[in-house]
Amino acid sequence: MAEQRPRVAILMGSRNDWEIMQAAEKVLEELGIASDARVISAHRTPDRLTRYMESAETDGIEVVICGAGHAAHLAGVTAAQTTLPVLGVPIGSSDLQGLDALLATVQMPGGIPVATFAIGKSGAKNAGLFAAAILAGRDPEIHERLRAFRVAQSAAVPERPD
Ligand code: RP5
Repeated sequence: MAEQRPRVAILMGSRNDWEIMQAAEKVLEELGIASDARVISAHRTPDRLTRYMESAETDGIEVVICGAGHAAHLAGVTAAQTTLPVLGVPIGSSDLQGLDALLATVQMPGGIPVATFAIGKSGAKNAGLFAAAILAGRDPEIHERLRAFRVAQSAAVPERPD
């Protein structure tokens, strides 16, 4: 089978963010969506970010997920360089446990939107699901897989705790 072209980019500010951001990759994989994971820091490797975003759209990327901690500028700077939807995941890697990253990611000035998710693994998972929902609008197969995912999720919740 031909290798699927990645439609979602998963960028993270540090290799240390991967443990969290893998939750996005995992749920996308469950839904049959290929992603491209990269370590790209808005602060430490700004040229790498510019280079990646210059060709992202022509390479077939349709949604960009950005995870970063501390003074998290990755999602905002990425959004400044593209009109693709950018989903931000704050990472709790600092002494402020992600509150700093949450505010830095969510408080974008008008004109450059970043859809911001919860701090940590839940946020990464939901960003993956949200990316799938964006693609589902133009891809009936993904729409069906997303619907089936929800049905299975509901079925897995027990009615009683014991
Ligand atoms: C941010 O600073 C990264 O997203 C990471 O969460 C945090 C710390 O990076 P490391 O010092 O662990 O590489 O840029």
